[in-house]
Amino acid sequence: MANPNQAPKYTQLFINNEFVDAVSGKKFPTNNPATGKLIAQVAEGDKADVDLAVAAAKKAFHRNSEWRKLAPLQRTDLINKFCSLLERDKSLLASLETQDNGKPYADSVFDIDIAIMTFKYYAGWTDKFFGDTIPGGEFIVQTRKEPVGVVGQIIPWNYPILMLAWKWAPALAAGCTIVLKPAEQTPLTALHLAALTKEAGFPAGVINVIPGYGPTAGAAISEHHDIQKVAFTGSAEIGRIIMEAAAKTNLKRVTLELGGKSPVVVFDDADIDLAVDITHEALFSNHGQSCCAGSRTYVHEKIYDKFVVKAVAAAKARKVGNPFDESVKQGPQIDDEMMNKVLGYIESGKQEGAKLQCGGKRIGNVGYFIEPTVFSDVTDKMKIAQEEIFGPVQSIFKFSDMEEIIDRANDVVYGLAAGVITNDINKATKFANNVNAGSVWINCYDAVLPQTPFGGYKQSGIGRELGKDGLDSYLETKTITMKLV
Ligand code: TXE
Repeated sequence: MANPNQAPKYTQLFINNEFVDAVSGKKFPTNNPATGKLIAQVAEGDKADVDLAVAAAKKAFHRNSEWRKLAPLQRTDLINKFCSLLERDKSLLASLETQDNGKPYADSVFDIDIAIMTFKYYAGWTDKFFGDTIPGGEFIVQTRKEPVGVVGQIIPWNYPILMLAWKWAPALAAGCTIVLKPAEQTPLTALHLAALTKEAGFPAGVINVIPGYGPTAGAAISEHHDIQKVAFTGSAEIGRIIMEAAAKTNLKRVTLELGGKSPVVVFDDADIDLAVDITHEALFSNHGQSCCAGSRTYVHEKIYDKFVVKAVAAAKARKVGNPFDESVKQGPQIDDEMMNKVLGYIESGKQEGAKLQCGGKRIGNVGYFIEPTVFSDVTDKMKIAQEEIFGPVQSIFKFSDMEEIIDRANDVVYGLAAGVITNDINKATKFANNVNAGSVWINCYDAVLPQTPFGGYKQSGIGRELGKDGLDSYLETKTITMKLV
């Protein structure tokens, strides 16, 4: 049952299977974006705490540790036990997530369900990452896949539980140990999940959670010499800083899942109502705060005017408000900074000549709500056509032919995702094969499955999460060559 007043049980750092205060004794507030009110004060980790967490994770990774000596299927059992605890605490977790993040309660439940699927998927991998035997003439050669070691994981606030699952599940399946920093806006559910890992029976030090800020706790992770890999999801700006920190310290492996400006192309043969639905959800789901948001809607000129009318009707019908109200589809943006950033983009769209069809304003003055907004007549060089808005703002462009639309779809610095809506298999395939994007969805959108690799071309990132590719980034390959003497 949803509980808008669910108090968090855990607000301290989680190091070596214990909840502890920060070395500095500092705390920071985490607020409810629907009300602007404080939910809790949370221990604020920084370098000293990251050092303790890394030391615990390093000890837990020692070759003689309990964790390293577990058989693969014992890791599977632990992950599955953890999943059953997630099921048990689902409504508590969803209530906390909705308070801390502002997404509708049903969306929080959905995220937890997908997180559980992700853990279950990777639970099956523990004994399936095989090496090879390689013909080596007089040598007998085999490769072994080994966990990379202590991994640092830095995640954002838009899908707090789900992003954690994308990071923890493959790392645990591979046998790594973890130091995770949740986003400063949404630290609460990560701490509850940490408690569940202890209850499930994970040995001390395997999982550590350090809430705190980016330039302090986050930087301490990306600069740490005993962390062998860092996995980051967030802005391209911080992705650069993390890569640089890795390069300047111990050349830790880096995977980055960054922003996007993903095109969704609607051809004139498409079922227009289906296309309106798909493109609407592609942009507005999670309040537009999604890395793969379909934030450039390209519509064929023959159906453009009709499409815009229907898209505007869909946006106007989207109910905004209290995320614990079951009929609400859109809650608040995450904080006032992000709200103001989105409102700034809306202003720039108006100034650069896009046509504001609906929305465009903040709703009320409590919480960070923005009206579902639609711009038509958007052209490619406008700021709203090039930069990630990360809010409920749909931009609709007009196009006329295939070659043109492929070039225009690719004419941004990002390449995370793309969509195409058509009943013509040739058009769909030609577009899918030529668009520069890590995921392409045909007649659907946001269909991310635990078994399908996800990640970006160009400035949308480096590496892939999910699927077997997601596991590979937590593994090293060792070649062992033997000569018979
Ligand atoms: O991201 P940041 P912000 C995009 C989106 C959004 C913009 C800014 O366009 O408007 O980024 O959002 C940690 N060293 N995305 O400011 O700052 C930080 O504490 C190490 C896309 O929230 O990148 C948090 O845990 N870590 C995205 C995480 O990085 C640092 C999701 C993300 O924060 C750090 C979120 C530092 N110096 C925003 N500075 C997606 N790909 O889904 C910050 N962090």
